[in-house]
Amino acid sequence: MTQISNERIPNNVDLSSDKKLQRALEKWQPNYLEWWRAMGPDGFQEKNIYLRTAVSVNSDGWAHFDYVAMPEYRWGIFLTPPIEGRTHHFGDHIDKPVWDNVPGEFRGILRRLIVTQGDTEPASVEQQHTLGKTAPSLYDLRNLFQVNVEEGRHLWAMVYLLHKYFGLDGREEAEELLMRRSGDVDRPRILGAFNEPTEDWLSFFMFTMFTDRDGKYQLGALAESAFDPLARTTKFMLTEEAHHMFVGETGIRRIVDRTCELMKKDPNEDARTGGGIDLPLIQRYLNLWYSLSLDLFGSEISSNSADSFANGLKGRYHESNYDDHICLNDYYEIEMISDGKILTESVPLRNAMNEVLRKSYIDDCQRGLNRWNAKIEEAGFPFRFKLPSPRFNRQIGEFAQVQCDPSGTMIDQNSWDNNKTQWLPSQDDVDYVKSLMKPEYELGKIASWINPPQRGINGKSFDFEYVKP
Ligand code: BYC
Ligand code: FE
Ligand code: FE
Repeated sequence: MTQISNERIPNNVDLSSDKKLQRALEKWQPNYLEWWRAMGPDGFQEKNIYLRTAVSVNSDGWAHFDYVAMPEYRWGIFLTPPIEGRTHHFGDHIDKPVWDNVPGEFRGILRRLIVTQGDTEPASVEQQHTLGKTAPSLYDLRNLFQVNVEEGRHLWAMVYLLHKYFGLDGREEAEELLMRRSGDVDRPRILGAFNEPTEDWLSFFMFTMFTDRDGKYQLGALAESAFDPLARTTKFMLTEEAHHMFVGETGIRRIVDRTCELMKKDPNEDARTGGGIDLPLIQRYLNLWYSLSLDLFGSEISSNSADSFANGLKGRYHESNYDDHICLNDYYEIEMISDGKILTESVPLRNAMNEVLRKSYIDDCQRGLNRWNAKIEEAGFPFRFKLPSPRFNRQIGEFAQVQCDPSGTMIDQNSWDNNKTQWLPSQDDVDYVKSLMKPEYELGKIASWINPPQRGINGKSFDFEYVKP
């Protein structure tokens, strides 16, 4: 695989055989780097970071670990190998051969899916722009940058598809992906959660736990696509995604560990005396990031999702786990609001695919919470984290029009306004968390509010020099 790493854009798609495409991507590359220098990690661009780089898709070692300055990171284009004779395995074209090109009639809908996916990747890097300045340890600092460079690579993955399969429109979209900015009022990123500030490490861990997990499910659904290049590129992205969720889930677990330790030491079981983060505050951050991430699945009833499924463009997570792949005769129960009351309605299954995917996601989140709760139980405290009702704090879908408390009870605007600081981070919470965000860059040391991990990265220890001074 050595010839791969000699190319200006590392790839396993034989880029050099398509000079026009290669030139177009090489023209986009400096714009990408300019964006990275401006919007990527603030203040650490020249440092040597111990990073993993994808160098092939072989399962026995696609990841190469070494020190690298981030602007020199080898962002590459890697698709999993095509599967001989692969066919549509869901929707109206079931059993027909998959597409190696974009069928004209699905150009618009596919472009929209790819642009939406692509937009989230740089958005997350922008959201995490300043976090390096307050990292709790060098290990965490390195993990942040690992996530950032891989989100950068995910942008490359989508830009490759846009350039190769969507002509001029695709090249224009690729430029636009570098122009929008997370949180910008005039040119925001496309989806809600990707415009939210992520300025402290508790938010970062919640984001990688809950929002990157949306990535897992959306990429999983796109990995089923009959547009084969999309399926093959998202399949490989999923292998990187696992680390991002690991960072989030273990990040919160290490905070919870530390909190319990400090609670045991304090006569009033107050974690804050020792510079920790109390469990109810963590729950409020959880409520926020979980509800923001639920919105990312779109409306419960969606003709877009029905079209994508019908045409084999976007399936369900692990489509092969289902029996029926046509889904024309089935219905799905969805909660609706009618005359101020909550009713359940049966909706044709294809129109409920966003909800089906959301449900898989919710179950996965619950498994993560169970592991956090096991830590609290081990420590002997009665507190348990709970996922709020999917009706809570929604901006998209049926429940965007009303207010519900975390248990899912509909309440009026007044009760919402009066109680919201019990459910979502208040200004005091944000200020308190901010007050803890002091960088710890000394080898082997860690901030007061989080415990070190059980082991380091790639067999290294926690006190390994993950970032060179
Ligand atoms: N905010 O029929 P509807 C990741 C729009 S995360 C704002 O309900 P549809 C990552 C929607 O676009 C994975 N707008 O929804 C994680 C549509 O607008 P138009 C990202 C929203 O189309 C961490 C309208 O509302 N990947 O990778 O079935 C770090 C009605 O749409 C929102 C994808 O999302 C929202 N939350 O589905 C880094 C996969 N929700 O077209 C990376 C690609 C909906 O009428 N995207 N709208 O103007 C999709 O599959 C779909 O576009 C969606 C929405 C699931 C997002
Ligand atoms: Fe990503
Ligand atoms: Fe990710």
